[in-house]
Amino acid sequence: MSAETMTKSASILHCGKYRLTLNRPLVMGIVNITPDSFSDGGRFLARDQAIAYARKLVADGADLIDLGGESTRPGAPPASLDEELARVLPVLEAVVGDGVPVSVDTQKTEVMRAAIAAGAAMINDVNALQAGGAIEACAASDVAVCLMHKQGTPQTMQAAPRYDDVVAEVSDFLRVRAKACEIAGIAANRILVDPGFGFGKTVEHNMTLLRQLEKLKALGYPLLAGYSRKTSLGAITGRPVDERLAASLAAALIAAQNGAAILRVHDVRETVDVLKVLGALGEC
Ligand code: 9MG
Repeated sequence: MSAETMTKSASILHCGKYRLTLNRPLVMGIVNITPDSFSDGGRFLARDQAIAYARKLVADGADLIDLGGESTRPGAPPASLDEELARVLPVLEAVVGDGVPVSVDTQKTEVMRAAIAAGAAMINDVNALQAGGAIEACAASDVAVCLMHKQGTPQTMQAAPRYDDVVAEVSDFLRVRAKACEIAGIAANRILVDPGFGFGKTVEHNMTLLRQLEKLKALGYPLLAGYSRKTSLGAITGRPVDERLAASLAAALIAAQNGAAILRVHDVRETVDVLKVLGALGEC
């Protein structure tokens, strides 16, 4: 199915063995399995805590879970392949059995392959499948893919982000990456695109993208938006990361109103409530 056909009917995202109807914004709950996220009482305890946390997010109303074993925060150190696999796979193997679609947030082709073999339903790549073999690994499977825009790397991206026209440049990049995926055999109904809030963008760039999200929707692929707790919300509100709930909910609401199909969030229960209010208005 082409991207154009998809926009005309109610979109159904093919996501591994799942078919997700995108007739309301879905909530993707974030589970970061990085050393600063769970107990430092050892690998097995961290694994069990991550599994329990993912299950809590599902009980809170998450439609999908996004598991990540390497932080993508500005300035975060990279994780080795072995470290990332050791963090992600045991949690993935447990949560896929729960009957919820599980996305794996990774930039590494080897992690993608292992995650797909273990039952991941989606690969969420902040590098838009640009690593060698990444597109082919996903094309050879039935996973959905989320292609995100970023400028620079997590180590450098916030130094001096620059665009002549941020919406046009992000849109052009996503169009090219999505087309490359389709040519490689990933059907349009398996592709999501994401402007990458906070990835090589100033507060102004982020706000422009949020305001004009509908323009990215015109690409014909469902949009994923991740604004939860991000630095730009701290810059706007003056609040530290653990006090950005209200700002995150405001951003989630605006993203949903402006056409986001999936919201990637930490605060699932609260976001679900916000979307229920929007739904009651008949706005999504
Ligand atoms: C992993 N990760 C962190 N922020 C993200 C965002 O905004 N979008 C996507 N797709 N992934 C993200």
